[in-house]
Amino acid sequence: MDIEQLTQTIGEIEAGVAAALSDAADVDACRRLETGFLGKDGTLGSLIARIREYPSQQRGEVGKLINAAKGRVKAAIAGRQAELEKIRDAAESASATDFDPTLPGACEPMGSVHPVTAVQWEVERIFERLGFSVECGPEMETEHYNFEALNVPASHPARDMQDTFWLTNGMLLRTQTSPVQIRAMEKFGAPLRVIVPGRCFRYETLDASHENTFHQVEGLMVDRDISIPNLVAMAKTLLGEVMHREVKLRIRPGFFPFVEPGIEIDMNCQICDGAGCATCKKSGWIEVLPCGMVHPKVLIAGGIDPDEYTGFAFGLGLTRLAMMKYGIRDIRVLNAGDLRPLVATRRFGQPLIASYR
Ligand code: FA5
Repeated sequence: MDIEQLTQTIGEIEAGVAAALSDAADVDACRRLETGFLGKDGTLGSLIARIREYPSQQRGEVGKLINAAKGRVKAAIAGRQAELEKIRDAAESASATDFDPTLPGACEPMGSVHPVTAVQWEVERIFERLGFSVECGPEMETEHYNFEALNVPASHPARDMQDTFWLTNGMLLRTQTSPVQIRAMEKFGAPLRVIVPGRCFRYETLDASHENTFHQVEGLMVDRDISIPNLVAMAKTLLGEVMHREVKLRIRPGFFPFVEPGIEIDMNCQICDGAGCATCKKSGWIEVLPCGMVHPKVLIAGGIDPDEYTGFAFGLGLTRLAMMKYGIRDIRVLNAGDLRPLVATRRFGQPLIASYR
C-alpha cells in the first residue's frame, strides 16, 4: 500500500469511527470501540505493525500519518465517552431523588374530623350563604331560657317531653338549643337570621337513635312577612345539600309550645332506605327537623313585637343527620371514642354500614 492508498485507508477508518461513535449508546460501547480501533490488533492499531513494510526513507512519514490519525481517533472517542458519562450521571441522580431510602415510610392517617363536626361545618357554610350568622349559648342554662321564655311554664305537660338533668345550683343542662332563640332576640332584635349549633342533654333511655348527649342546630329567622313556604324551602335546600343526594321528606303536624303551627319534617331513613330498621324503629323515617312559626309569646319574651314581625324556628337533630349522612346505624358509637366513625368522614361516599352490622 503506497502512501496515497494509506492516507485513503486512514480516512475511511476515521469515517467508520465517527459513525460508530454516534451509534454508541453508552460508555461501555465507547470502550469497546477504543479496543476495536486503537488496540494492537485493532483497525488502526494494526497499521503500526505494517510500518516496517515501507522503505526506510518512508517509514518516518508513514508513522507520523498513523500516529496523527490515532490521536484524532483517541480524542473523538474520549469526547463521546465524556458526553455519555454525563448522561449516565444525570439519569442516576434523577432516580436517586425519586427514591430516598432514608425517608420514613408513608403511614395511614388515624381517623379524621368527627362526623357530627363535619356535618356541623357543612350546615354552617350553607346557612352563611343564606345570610344567617352563627351564634352559641351556654350548655348550663336557667329554667327561664330553657323553658319559661319558650312558653313552657313549670306545670306544662310539655316539660315531660324533654327529661331534664337538673343541677344542684338550680340550673339545668339545656335540653335543646332553643333557649338561644331568646338570647339571640334579646341581643340582636329584629330582623334576625341566626343558627346555633350546640350540645344538648336529656335524661334518656339510650337506644340506637337516642343519646343522653347529642347535638342540635337551632335556626331562627325573624322578619316581616315570613311564612311557612319560606320554612319548607329552607328545609329542602338544607337536607338536600347536606346529604348530597335526593332525600324524601315527610311533613306532618307537630306540637311544641314555642311554635304555632308546629311541624315535624322527617327524612327517609338512609340506613335501610325506608324499609324499616332498628335505627328508625321500623318506621322507615327519621325525625330530623322539627320546626314551626315562632309563637307570639316567644317573640314577646325576646323583646320583639309580634304585630310587626313573624318568624320561623327549627331544631335540627344534627347527630341524627350525621348518622344518616355517614351510614352510622347506632348513635352510641358517636360518643364512645370509637375510631370507626372518624374514618367515615374520610371515606364519604362509602358509608360504613357494613362495619356496624
Ligand atoms: C326540640 O328539641 C325542639 N327544641 C325543636 C324545635 C326548635 C321545634 C324550634 C320547633 C322550633 P325535639 O325534642 O323533637 O325538639 O328534638 C329535636 C331533634 O333533636 C329531634 O328531631 C332529633 O333529631 C334530635 N333529638 C332529640 N332527642 C334526641 C336524643 N335523645 N338523641 C339524639 N337526638 C335527639
